[in-house]
Amino acid sequence: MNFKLSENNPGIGYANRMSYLLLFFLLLLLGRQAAAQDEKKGLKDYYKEFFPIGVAVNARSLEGNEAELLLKEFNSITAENAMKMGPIHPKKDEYNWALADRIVSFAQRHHLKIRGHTLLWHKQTPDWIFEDDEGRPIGKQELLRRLKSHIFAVVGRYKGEIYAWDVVNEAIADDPNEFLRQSKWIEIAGEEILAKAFEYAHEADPDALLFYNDYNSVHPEKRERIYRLLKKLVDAGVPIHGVGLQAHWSISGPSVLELEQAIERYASLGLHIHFTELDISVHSGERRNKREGPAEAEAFTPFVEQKQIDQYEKVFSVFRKYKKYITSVTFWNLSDRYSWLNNYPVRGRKNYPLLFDRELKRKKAYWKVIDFAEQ
Ligand code: HAH
Repeated sequence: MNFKLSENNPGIGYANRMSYLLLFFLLLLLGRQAAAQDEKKGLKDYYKEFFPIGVAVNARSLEGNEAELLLKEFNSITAENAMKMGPIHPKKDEYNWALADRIVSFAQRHHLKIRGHTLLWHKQTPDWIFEDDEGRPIGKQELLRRLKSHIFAVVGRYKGEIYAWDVVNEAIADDPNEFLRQSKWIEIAGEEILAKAFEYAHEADPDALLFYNDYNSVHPEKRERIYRLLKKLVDAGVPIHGVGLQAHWSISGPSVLELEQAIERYASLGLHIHFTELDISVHSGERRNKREGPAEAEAFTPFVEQKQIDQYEKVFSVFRKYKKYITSVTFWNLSDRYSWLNNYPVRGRKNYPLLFDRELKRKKAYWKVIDFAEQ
């Protein structure tokens, strides 16, 4: 062949070179644009086709760099403490609406979903609700009346704004030989009060999704007792729409099998499943370590870090697999810095349970959570 890039036809070679150059720059530009878009992406965007990604918040989370991180990564929030009975209704005739109101208006301003937490619980509940003005225990009817008025006030105030409520929290006993936890609620009013809480909440906001929420709910033994309670409520026609699985987990559990079996078991009742309080503690065997001092297990060693990465990768791949049933996943706080696990079960013992470190930077586990291809 006789190629002749000669003086008679210099234009073709020039045009070719120019179009290659143009193509090169175009691709470069597209690549940079894609990278810039990726940089803007947060957990909520990667999980857009799956479920909302939530986080527990307090006053601090609504300002400064915490608010910035929150808005980049999450599209749902839960008040960590502000809506619990103790903080929001400390005295019979006194409600503290300020912080809860701020959280709700922040969410509205930024188009975030809100999960409400919680209406009937044995902790962070003021003593006055169980006593008369002289400090003597009240009876069942009076307790029901007070619970109703509390639920009407709180659920009513945020009607149409809070789309899901943890109505009852942690009613199942820790002891496997018992069924319900012996709280003052149950002591005074019996099991019926649980159903009543759902009925009051439903009456106060008929559109809200109502949840029963508990911990260790993936553990096969406790799972069956929770299932028993849920089935009773569902069979009795109580307005309950979902189960909240707290997901306070650790680097040593649960297993994929336990998690899948729990999801299938609860889903068989036709309930929504929300993972409501996700964190993965780096201290395994929490209960045995109760006496461990703050100085111990301080380090986030590469070994522990890798175990946490693996655990996060596993649980999120199960979440994605079961997206048909799972309609929300919420982390219990934004970053390792202010996680409740820095003070529970051992006061002052550091923990590293979340996807953002103490400087609010993404940890390695983050990249596994958003990496769908490898799994
Ligand atoms: C959860 N309990 C509560 O639902 C939440 O409201 C709180 O902020 C943190 C954890 C978990 C729990 C507990 O309170 C006591 C023993 C075991 C687990």
